[in-house]
Amino acid sequence: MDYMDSGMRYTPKPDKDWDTSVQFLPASDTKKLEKKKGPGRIGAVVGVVVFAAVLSLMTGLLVWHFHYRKDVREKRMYTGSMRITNQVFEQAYENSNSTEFKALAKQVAEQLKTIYSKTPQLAKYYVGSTVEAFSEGVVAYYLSEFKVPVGQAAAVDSAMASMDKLVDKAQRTAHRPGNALVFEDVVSSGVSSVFISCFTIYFYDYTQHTRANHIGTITSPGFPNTPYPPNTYIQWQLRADPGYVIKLDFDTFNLEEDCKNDFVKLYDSLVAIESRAMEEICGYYSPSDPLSFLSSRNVMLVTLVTSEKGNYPGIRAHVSQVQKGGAGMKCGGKIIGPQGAFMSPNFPNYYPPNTECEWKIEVPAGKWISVIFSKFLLFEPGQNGKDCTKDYVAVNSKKLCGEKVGQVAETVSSNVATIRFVSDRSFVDRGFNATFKAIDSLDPCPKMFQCKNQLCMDLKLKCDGWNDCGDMSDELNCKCNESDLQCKNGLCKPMFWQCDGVNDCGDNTDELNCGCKADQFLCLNSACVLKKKRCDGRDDCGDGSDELDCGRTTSTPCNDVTYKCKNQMCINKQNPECDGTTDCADGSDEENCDCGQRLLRFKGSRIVGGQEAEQGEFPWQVSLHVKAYGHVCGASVISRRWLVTAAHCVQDDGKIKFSQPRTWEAHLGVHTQRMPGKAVVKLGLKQVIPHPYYNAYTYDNDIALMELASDVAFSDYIQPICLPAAQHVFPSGTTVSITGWGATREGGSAASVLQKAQVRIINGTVCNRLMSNQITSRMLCAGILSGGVDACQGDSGGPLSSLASPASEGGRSFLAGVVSWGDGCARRNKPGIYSTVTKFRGWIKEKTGV
Ligand SMILES: *[C@@H]1O[C@H](CO)[C@@H](O)[C@H](O)[C@H]1NC(C)=O
Ligand SMILES: *[C@@H]1O[C@H](CO)[C@@H](O)[C@H](O)[C@H]1NC(C)=O
Ligand SMILES: *[C@@H]1O[C@H](CO)[C@@H](O)[C@H](O)[C@H]1NC(C)=O
Ligand SMILES: *[C@@H]1O[C@H](CO)[C@@H](O)[C@H](O)[C@H]1NC(C)=O
Ligand SMILES: [Ca+2]
Ligand SMILES: [Ca+2]
Repeated sequence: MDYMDSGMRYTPKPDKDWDTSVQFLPASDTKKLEKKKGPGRIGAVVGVVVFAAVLSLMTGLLVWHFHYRKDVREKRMYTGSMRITNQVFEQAYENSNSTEFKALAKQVAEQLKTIYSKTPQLAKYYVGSTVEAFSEGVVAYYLSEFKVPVGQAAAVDSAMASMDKLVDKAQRTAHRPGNALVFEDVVSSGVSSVFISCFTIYFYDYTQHTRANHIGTITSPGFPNTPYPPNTYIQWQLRADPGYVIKLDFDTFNLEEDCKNDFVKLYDSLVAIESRAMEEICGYYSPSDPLSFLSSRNVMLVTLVTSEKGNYPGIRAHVSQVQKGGAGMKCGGKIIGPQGAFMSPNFPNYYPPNTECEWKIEVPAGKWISVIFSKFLLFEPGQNGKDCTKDYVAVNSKKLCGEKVGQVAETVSSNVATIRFVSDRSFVDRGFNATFKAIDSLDPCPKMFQCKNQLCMDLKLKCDGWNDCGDMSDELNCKCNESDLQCKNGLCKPMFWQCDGVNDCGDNTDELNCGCKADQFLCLNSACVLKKKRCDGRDDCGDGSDELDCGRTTSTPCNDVTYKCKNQMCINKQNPECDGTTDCADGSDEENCDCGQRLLRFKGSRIVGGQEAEQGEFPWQVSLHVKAYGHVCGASVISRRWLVTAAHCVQDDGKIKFSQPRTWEAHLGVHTQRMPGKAVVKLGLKQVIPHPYYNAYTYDNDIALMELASDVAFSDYIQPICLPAAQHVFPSGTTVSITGWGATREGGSAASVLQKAQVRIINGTVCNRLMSNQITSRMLCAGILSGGVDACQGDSGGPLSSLASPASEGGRSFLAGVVSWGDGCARRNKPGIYSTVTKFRGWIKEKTGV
């Protein structure tokens, strides 16, 4: 069959114009339906029924086909594009029904036929070609089909892989008619077998031409009411006006985690040519981690492929056009001066493919140049970190590529430098942000320490136990301060990592002499018993802790360390509450467990040192505002009605009656201060209950309860945190999170976006020693884990959240502590002090019923 005679495209003559229809694409059928508007559900249902019928029919046919036919040939399809250099684009080429389109498409197909007929590996198997679309340039997008005997497939693939050479050869040698089209920039790639094999899939195709000042929207089918359908291939062919590029901004991206199943793939093309793929994306992206892309020309193809199960809400993206080289895309130029900054186009969003920028930097004569990349993300599949043959940045002749953690410094030993950024035709990333400054060649880091990797660090950060340089060079050859721990291997570590069960030195020096001998077990009451006495059915510790977690959960005599079920029976499992396993005979350990879970999904940020939380990541975080003052303290949601905060937040202070409910307004669901949003709920208070034994001098019992004036409705952004049982153990060495806007009661908020930091629980004995015996059993110490600058994330009253097991495994967060003192911040070399929530579990229950 000659496709040219059958209407140019694989488009069927639609028997009925269901705007809501769904088409499938079986092996023997290459139809597809082009539509303008979104599909409906009726079509999908019809499609499923038809699909089932066709599938069973086809299974029969295929069995027959493969078992009883001898000359088995398989169908292979190749998609590609090329530029026609001797044609001028006409508007009519956008419409595949126009006579202009048909005439040019016919000519392209005929020339393709000629090219294939001159190639022995292809001529015999060629079936036909069809032109899918044209875009400015003039670029033709085509699809060619071959019927290849099994066994010849590799030869055809390799011939097609050098399609550009075939075209060149044909154009050089042939006796060509004067009006022949001249092709350039020819690329071709095989069409994934998924689309032409015996699998039947639903197929949707949309086209959209964006105009000036117009923002179009694309959504996955069913969005936002239903999950996207299974076994579907959807493509959106996007066009913009000449001289413009497509800007695609996802405001929702929520797919399955594994790209093997469901994914979105973007192309810098109108058809799915592998060498024009821009990015393949799956999983979840928070709205605060936006995905925004630019094409290199006025076309883009967005595809969504879904597998047979595990369907998520889907995607929504906005499509607009921006002038090529316009705002945000400008790059390169000359920068003269002692310092300056530059970044990749569209930073911090994805740079466009096929882009080159060149900066000429000049600092005062006699100086050298230090270039510091604060972010460097140029990841590309198949890119070798050494050769940098794809996307790269070159500082003079030194090429950098790939994804770099932390800062990267490059020193240029001259007062002029050329920086080039190149992105090739495929795969893009978020790019880089860089600053440069003039340096003195004799003293490149004045009054600072120079790391091996050329970064400059504050002298205070040398030998302080944190790897600030990123290459450890600030922590080698140290003579430790006497307040620090001297590891045997020469490293210095903050004293508070001693005896916390984590090997910080690397040679375990910090964990020696920590109470028990190697063959001993450390009881919860700090006694040591022989390891072989553990789980032998007898209480050797004295508090029963050697008989906890001994495999099978059984009931056991009640004591201080055992969990008590509602029926007053005790069990020998540590932290059994809300862990997803019913341990109590009456099931009470799994009651009231609607807490501590994030409804949204979060992925670990690739950007190291980024300390902003994502929206909805800590939905129990509350911002307590004093009317007229703004944010002054943090708190945690523990139920629809109750919050937990610090007692020192609610002490009267001269003019302001912090103890009075009417002074306060609780803001729930806040991500950015002073930015109202749909997620934010503001409520007054009905009562404030500080702990009766709160001691304003020692900060002992620094905890308070707040009753909201009315119940709050939970949402993706407002959820309660789980309260730990009185016997819950948060061992020293456990990594937990603190969050807040960095405010003290006296000052306003320091950060506008909620900040997070990881801290580690410090051994209480060690902490008490470091803090000159100020630590009571109602206090918990934790120290900041990340290096770099001082982090001040916690707000007084805010949560110390402990995730019981990874969130992806359904792990819940427990409120381990309430930020109490130690500046309300976690400073490096200074532990933060938290109220131990387990000690107040009975009191909270008594006052709130929670
Ligand atoms: C092309 O023509 C068919 C039938 O005449 C019509 O249904 C279809 O909408 C047209 N397509 C375009 C892109 O104009
Ligand atoms: C780039 O980095 C500089 C310095 O690190 C910073 O001030 C600036 O805000 C960054 N720009 C963007 C867009 O992130
Ligand atoms: C050593 O510790 C003392 C006391 O904590 C501190 O004041 C001093 O700055 C530290 N010195 C260094 C080099 O870190
Ligand atoms: C805490 O450190 C002390 C020694 O300073 C040690 O005896 C004790 O066992 C440690 N506690 C834990 C829980 O590791
Ligand atoms: Ca350091
Ligand atoms: Ca340690």
